[in-house]
Amino acid sequence: MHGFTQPTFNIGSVMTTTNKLLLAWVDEVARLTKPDRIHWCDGSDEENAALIEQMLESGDLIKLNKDTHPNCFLHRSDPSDVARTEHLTFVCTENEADAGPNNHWMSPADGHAKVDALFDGAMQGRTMYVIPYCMGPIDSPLARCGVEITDSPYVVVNMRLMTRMGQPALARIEREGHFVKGLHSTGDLSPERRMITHFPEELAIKSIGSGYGGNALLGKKCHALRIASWQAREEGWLAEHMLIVGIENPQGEVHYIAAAFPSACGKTNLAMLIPPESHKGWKVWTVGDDICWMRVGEDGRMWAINPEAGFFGVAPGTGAKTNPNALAMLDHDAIFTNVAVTDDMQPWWEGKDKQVPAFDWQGRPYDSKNGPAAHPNSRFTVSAKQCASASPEMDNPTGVPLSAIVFGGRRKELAPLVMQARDWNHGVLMGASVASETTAAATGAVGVVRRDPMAMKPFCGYNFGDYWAHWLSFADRSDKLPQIFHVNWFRQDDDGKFLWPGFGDNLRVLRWVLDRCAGRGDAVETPVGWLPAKGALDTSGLNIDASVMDELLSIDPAAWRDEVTAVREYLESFGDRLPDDLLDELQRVEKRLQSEAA
Ligand code: OXD
Ligand code: MN
Repeated sequence: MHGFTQPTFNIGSVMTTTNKLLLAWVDEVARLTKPDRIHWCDGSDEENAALIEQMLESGDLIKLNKDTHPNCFLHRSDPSDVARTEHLTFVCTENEADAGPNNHWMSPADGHAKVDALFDGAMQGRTMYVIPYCMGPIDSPLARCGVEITDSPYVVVNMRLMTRMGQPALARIEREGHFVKGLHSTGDLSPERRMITHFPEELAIKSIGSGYGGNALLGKKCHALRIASWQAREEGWLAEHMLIVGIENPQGEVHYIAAAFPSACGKTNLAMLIPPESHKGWKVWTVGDDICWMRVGEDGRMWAINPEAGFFGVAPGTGAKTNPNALAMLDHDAIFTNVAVTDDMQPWWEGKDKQVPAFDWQGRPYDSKNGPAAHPNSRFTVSAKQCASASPEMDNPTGVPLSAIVFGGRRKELAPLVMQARDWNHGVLMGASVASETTAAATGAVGVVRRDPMAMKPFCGYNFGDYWAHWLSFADRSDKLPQIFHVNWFRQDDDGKFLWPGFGDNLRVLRWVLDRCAGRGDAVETPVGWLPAKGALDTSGLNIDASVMDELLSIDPAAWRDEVTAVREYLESFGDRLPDDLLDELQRVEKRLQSEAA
């Protein structure tokens, strides 16, 4: 240890820890990264205000119009750092097969060596922030704690919105003695020196070279999905890329659904759905918009919590028609990243309203020749408390009981509007077969269909073969598991026009889903699942041709035979980790499709 002088150690007045593991780790990181100062975050209003002031001075944040958007700020990221970088994201397990073909792998020794070399001296001249946080309601047995060390004040203020951060989390860590270790530095932001590494066997994350939410707010994708999925398998629960909603019927009964969709496929919109005009007395409650941790409760039902405390949503497309609840929650106390601004400094993005952008996401005078004004993956960060549809159950330590689990992808053709699995194992196959067109949430080509099992392709912290086996194992744990469904809001006609109106009208589909869970709702059997019978889906007040409904609610067996061949090829690429029960299930679907052809 050469040339290291102990940095100023500033532990907040109310913050104390005797946790030796935590103190030793903070010390070890400081020695490696050599910050000028260490600050333990207490999550207070004063701390937040001071960090914002500091970022306004440095130019990391820009104040937005204080009359229309009080306490709202804009952050413009480096133009090369605007999305998750899956090709630079690694799962480092001792045994390569444990990470599986679904992850980029490195041995833990290599991973640590490579990433530590980048962290060496990375915080020189900067402050190192220590952020204790809790994923989930602070008193929930389903919640888990972590500590993120970062040199980015932008990360601190975002983590404050997205997690339960500060003193109460530190107190829980103090009680439990363990936590997930997350080390982050923006480094020099160069893509050549960017790495997002996970060490599930050590419950540790090291991420350097990116300030983008999914790479830098380590509580979210890195902890709550990649590390938690690993922990969940060991402990017998599930960590999933799912929204959670409560659907209240006119009789005042609320039933809960969790739904998995790939990134930027409308999870936030669905989570905050406003019922269509024809649905008087219905209400949708938002429990979560991105992540769901669930386990079988003592009563045999599946209980779910949202581990997050805020929303990190895609801005473009959020408007008065598509998501009025989101638009309303964004007019105060929000952070915007890479959106455009109007000439009076209001945030703006495509699909927001009729205002005209003056400056694009890079701060250039807006010119349509340069592409969209807001980056397609521009984001807002906001506390869930600001959402008008926020469910009071969001803070319930027990979580909410799920009636249904829904999988979905973005597919122009093939997949019907909705179908129900025959049973749990068939539902697991449906989830494992999810395919979707890629979006701007990750770098790379947009619009390419790829397999995204359970919408977890970028987020499962271990071999998908083992993950499916874990999912299948739930069939033996309870006979009161949620029913499983598959939906597709994105079917198009030959001219590329969407066949289904989506948004609020998706409630019609969720109603059929809940009817089926209650043993009601007419359905017809097909080789790939149960579909709504003619007239079973309420289309009252909807201007949609019967022929379009027929197209949305039918399957093309020949196209499905091709699909099933592609699914088999994909599943078999997992070799001996692929559970036999999943292959058996696939074989049953194949047989049913063949007898349809005979
Ligand atoms: C997200 C994502 O940010 O899935 O939620 O990329
Ligand atoms: Mn997501």
